[in-house]
Amino acid sequence: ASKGAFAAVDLGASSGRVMLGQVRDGSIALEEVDRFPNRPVRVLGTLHWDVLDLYRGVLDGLRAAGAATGAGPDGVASVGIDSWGVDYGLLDADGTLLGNPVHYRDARTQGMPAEVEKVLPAAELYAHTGIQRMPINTLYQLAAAREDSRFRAARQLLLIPDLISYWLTGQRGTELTIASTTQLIDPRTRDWSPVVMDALGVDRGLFPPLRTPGDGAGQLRDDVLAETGLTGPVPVTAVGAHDTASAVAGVPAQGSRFAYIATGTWSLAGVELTSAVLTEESRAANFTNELGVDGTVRYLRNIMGLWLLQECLRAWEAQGTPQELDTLLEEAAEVPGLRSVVDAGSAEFLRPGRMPQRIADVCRRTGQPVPRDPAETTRCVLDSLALAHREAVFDARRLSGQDVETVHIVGGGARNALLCRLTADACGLPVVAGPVEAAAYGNVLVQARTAAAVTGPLGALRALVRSSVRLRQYAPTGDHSAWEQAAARIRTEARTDAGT
Ligand code: LFR
Repeated sequence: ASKGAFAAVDLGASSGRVMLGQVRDGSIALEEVDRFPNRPVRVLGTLHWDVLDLYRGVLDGLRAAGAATGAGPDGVASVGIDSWGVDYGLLDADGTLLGNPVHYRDARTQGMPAEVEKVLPAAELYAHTGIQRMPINTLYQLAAAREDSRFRAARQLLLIPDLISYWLTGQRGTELTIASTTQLIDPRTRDWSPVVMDALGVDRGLFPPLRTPGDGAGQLRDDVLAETGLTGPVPVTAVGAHDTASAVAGVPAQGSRFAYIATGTWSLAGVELTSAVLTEESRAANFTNELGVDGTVRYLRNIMGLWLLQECLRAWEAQGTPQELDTLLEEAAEVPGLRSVVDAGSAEFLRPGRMPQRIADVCRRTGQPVPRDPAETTRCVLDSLALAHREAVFDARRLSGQDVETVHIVGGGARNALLCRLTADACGLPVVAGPVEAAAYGNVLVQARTAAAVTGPLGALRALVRSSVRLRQYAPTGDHSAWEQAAARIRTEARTDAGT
């Protein structure tokens, strides 16, 4: 057993949490000490993150972590921060935040991929970054923002976890895995791409020096110690600061023949590689090469995940017909499957609002039965997600040559039994579900390794997760050809849509 507990701050698009992890007799004991909502705010038409509210949540969480462990050698040994990707805050010359970070779902990025491609053609951009063409990427946000006066006044850009880390420590750095979500990093050099930066006129000096997971990132400031009641010194360790990097580090896989699906607001489905796939075929299939812990590459496709369902729930609530999730999932399980499917990879579902109607519109447009009630809509969403998971896993395997024997589902979707079962059926592969808190496991393990409380490569860290959690297995059942036919339906639709 080792002394001390590692505090993992994990910030997601709908909530943040602080978890405490302790290494005990060959396993990790993980405990949630605090959770707080992350609620975007629209101001003068622009959608923002309320980043000070989130930071308060982090401070409250660290105080709760201190209270849960007590002081002394058993107290909080270090802190690691991970969050969603692509978003950032701008600092002026004094290090003061210039306004609230804009939310990646804000409409300002509309049309920006096409604008950028006028300067740097899509094929070239992909060859230098390997990142999927998604309007949310930092690159397109910068293309939309670079004429703003606050951007011109900015001296530094900090991605969300780096911003939180700066406030906690006073030290600035750019963690590599979160940096790779900007679409400004070259996965071959694991450094900024001068070609992309120059083409876009982005100044490399905007970004503080790169750190890799495991590096030190400073110590909690005295005022932070006073405010949280923690006893210093408490180091902050750079972890896989992109939540998906931490989640994939926390996948309880054995060996390398696995695919993962990190589920939450998004579904990130793919395989782990040691080098990027930058082929034209890969670009056409809209695959991304994000950088991971220990020199890995996450070769995956971003899919609109449970966002589709979250937005439906929000719409039903707003129209005075709130739905209870568990009941809805039970009812959806009874609805006949694969009646209507939509392309869950499509950016048409990116922006908030009117989700049940938008799904119905797509079903109508594509000549499929229109879901008649919340249960049918839910079934349509889950079938569509399972289908998109299948396509991503199959494409990842085909385009990378990486063999896949098992599909691991981690993150919030791992507790959605219907989604896990449908994914196993759609892939025709066994699904292993859990842990829900994979990102926190990955975050804690990288800290623990830096503190020498655990040792070994990623495989050894994953073995620790495996011995710490109860996993659910789903064997594939049912008629596999039905999924193949549904996939063909979506592909035809995507072709008809191309160029719009
Ligand atoms: C998941 C995630 C995805 C990223 C999306 C937006 O939480 O980090 O990996 O594409 O959020 O940042």
